[in-house]
Amino acid sequence: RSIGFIFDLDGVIVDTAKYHYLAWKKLANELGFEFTHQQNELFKGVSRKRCLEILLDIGNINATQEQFDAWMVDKNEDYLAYIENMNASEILPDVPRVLDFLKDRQIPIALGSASKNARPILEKVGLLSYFDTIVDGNNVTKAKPDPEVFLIAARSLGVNPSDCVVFEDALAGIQAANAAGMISIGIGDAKILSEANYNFADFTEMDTEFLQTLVTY
Ligand code: B16
Ligand code: MG
Repeated sequence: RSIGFIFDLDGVIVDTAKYHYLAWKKLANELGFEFTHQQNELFKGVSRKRCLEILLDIGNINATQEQFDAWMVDKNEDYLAYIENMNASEILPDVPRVLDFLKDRQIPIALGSASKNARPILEKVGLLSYFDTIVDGNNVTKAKPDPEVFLIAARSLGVNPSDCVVFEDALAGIQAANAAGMISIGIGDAKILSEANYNFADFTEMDTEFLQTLVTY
């Protein structure tokens, strides 16, 4: 029986939420309203399109299809300008330790992200080579909490869903992992992620002993 590991990107491997926030805030301000850090919490793990729908709701703005599409492009161009300068220093603590633990044991690793910018980000921070498969916003039709992204990742790793471990920082992502029948591990606020099978504030809290129990599950 083989086991596989699936990592979410934003909030698990790198903290890109702050760049998403700045880009959405710029758009909100241009449209004449504020966008707070607290509101940005609702955007975690959510697709770009859905984020814009929520943003326009917050600002009480009705958009034509043309405007909507143009604002999607504007937001992404601003976001791309932020991630342009990303480097390995932005990898979250102990992520490389966990990736090395798995690589040393030849355990297959997948990325399961809602982002359409996942590949360039992994490349910029120098982690691309760890991943046997990348399933991201370009490969899915249904957003988290739908399990599609993780099920495609499991299939592409050749591992049964019930033998997959998922690391996620968003509630929608934990729900997606649970719906896929996978072992869900919340990285972040245990109160928000209480539906996860296990919770850790970050990877520095996850010792080798725990990783060992996961790979021998
Ligand atoms: P993009 P994850 C998600 O990534 C982010 O958490 C979410 O805030 C963002 O809107 C979404 O990716 C789409 O990103 O605009 O780059 O396609 O957490 O699923 O890795
Ligand atoms: Mg995330």
